[in-house]
Amino acid sequence: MHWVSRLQQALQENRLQLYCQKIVPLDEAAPNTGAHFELLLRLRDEEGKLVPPGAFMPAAERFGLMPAIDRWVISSAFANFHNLSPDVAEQLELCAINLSGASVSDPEFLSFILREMAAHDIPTSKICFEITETVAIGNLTQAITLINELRAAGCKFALDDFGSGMSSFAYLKHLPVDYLKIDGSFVKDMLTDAADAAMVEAINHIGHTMGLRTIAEFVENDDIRARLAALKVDFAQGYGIGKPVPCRYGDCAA
Ligand code: G
Ligand code: G
Ligand code: NA
Ligand code: MN
Repeated sequence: MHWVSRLQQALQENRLQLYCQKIVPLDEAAPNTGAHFELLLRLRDEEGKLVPPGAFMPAAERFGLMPAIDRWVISSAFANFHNLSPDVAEQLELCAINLSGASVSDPEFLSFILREMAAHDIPTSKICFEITETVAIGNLTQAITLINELRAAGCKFALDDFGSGMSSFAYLKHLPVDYLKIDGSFVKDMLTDAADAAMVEAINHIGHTMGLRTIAEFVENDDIRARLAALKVDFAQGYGIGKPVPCRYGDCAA
């Protein structure tokens, strides 16, 4: 079967599944913060096998299915907030949700999110939307509008995969985000590649100078984690901290 029909069927049959991956603060002296994690989408095929997004997102993008997929992720994530026990809900600090370029440039998308947040009584300050640098720059005016409107509603924003696209630091000044995610490709080899280490340091420095909090992705071991902590990067995410796990909410927030 073609990917389009497979995806449409998966959407109809609720075979998409949310995973979550922890994001942790690196400053051990900082006061305890609550649970912070990113939602990552997975698909179960007809036989129940797990399909990673790399295998279906390109087709979904090509055939215009990303807006439907992003909406499914948002509706599911918000609906699941109701299943949190009060103590877990209390513990939850930030839930990050990825947005695709098609959603960022969809004029109906903002009202969809606002409607869903209201319908599910979502604490807006606990939602962080992630958009990649490439998406933000490719849809600059729409991205700035969406960011401003959702931040006015209380949400946070992260600029994802920073440094990996056709990035120009000049654009960063125009994007009113809260978090800068340092692209994992620089982080994972930073102990052996001096250029990668310099990129991490430079991005961290620019982020802090602009008042943003920085998150290093692809933190695969404790030595990288220690180096990032020494560089005063704010947060870490990666296999060395925790792999993405099926999101049963209580677990994510634990
Ligand atoms: O989880 P994984 O590393 O396989 O993700 C691969 C890519 O798919 C990443 O670029 C990630 O940002 C993207 N992705 C994962 N989950 C979602 C999602 O829920 N929505 C969107 N739009 N992209 C996602
Ligand atoms: O584009 P985005 O940053 O959302 O993509 C995150 C993707 O990276 C997810 O698909 C996730 O599975 C993957 N990922 C998470 N942690 C690590 C890691 O430590 N190393 C590698 N190589 N990939 C990771
Ligand atoms: Na992301
Ligand atoms: Mn990323």
